[in-house]
Amino acid sequence: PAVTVRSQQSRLNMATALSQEELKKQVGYKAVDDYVKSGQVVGLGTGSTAYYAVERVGEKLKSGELKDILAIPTSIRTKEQAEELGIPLVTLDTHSKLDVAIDGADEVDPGLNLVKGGGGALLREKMVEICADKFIVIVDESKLCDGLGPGFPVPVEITPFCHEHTMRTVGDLSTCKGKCKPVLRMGSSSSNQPDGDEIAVTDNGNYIVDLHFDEPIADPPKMAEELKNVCGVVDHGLFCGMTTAVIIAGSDGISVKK
Ligand code: ABF
Repeated sequence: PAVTVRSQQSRLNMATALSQEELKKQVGYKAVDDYVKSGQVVGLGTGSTAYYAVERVGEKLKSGELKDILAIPTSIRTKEQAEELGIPLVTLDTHSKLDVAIDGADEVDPGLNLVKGGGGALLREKMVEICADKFIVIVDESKLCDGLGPGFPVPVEITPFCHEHTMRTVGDLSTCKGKCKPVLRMGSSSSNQPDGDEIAVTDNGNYIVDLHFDEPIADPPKMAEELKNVCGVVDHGLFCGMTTAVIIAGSDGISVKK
């Protein structure tokens, strides 16, 4: 009867959800175990995968397996999680050179270029991760793609002042015109809760425009350059040429791409 089918499906969904969560935990823990050493300055990422890396740092500080770690969070919510775990926090103002940063991503292409910012934290993530000797990206295999764009819209952080003007200017860029649909992010600044009739506001008091592409972006570095040169754009979610290694949790285990 229908009830049986539904319960079988819900059990399967639950199993999938658990395994998805388990995959995130595996890569988050592995990134810390493989790359974080005592005495380091560590960038703490944002998102549901990076959450586990932060959790692992806290756990190893508590057990004494890690000592003398100083951490720099990439969002208010990561700062709050780290504070709850008792992880000592500093900022780029006093520590502008990090040993390693660990963070999630929304898309990873074969050249390890990333789309980030689904969680609305792209500016602080990029500021921190640009200063890290090693930038370790942790994803489940669903984030891998052949070309950035269609799998996840590219977030662009813009100033609230004349944001419609800035949205139009971005939409007219050679790498965007006729190729993407700019959509102002509403609701929470994290794209996985885009509903709501309020404009989403980032930790930095800015807005986010998500650029929806049907075809892969031909030249991500060129698009990154164009976006950065638009007056009114604070930064964008294309992280090109920054990745040291990607740790991927797949259904057949964990793999690493460098
Ligand atoms: C964060 O990681 C964001 O840049 C990106 O949106 C997010 C991916 O989130 P999740 O790990 O929850 O899929 O750094």
